[in-house]
Amino acid sequence: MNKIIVLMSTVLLVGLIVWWFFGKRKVEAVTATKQGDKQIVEIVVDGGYKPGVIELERGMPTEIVFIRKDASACFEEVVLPDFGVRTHLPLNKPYTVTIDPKEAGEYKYACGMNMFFGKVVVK
Ligand SMILES: [Cu+2]
Repeated sequence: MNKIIVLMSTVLLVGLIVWWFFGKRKVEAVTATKQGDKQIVEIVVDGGYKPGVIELERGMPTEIVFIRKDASACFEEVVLPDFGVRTHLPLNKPYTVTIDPKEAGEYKYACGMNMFFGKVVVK
């Protein structure tokens, strides 16, 4: 009897862990909108970066418009190391970061303290 209880709680625990790591991490990707010879995408900064993943076309100049609604000091800065960007984000005022994604790949970016993350996927 005890064995069954242990087994059942183990299964439940494993299920919970799997859900926590894989269920919650499902972030939707948003593709940048093409406008002439550039592409534009908006990221709302509010308790995190939304959307968490943006998809860009390789070789096309990109404007990432950060709209910071979160006043916490954490989001004062955004860092895109692969694109040489470290900049302050004004509060409640769209701020455009221009990058030129030349190579396909996945690039992480973060808040100034490296606590919150977002991802740029170049295809
Ligand atoms: Cu932070």
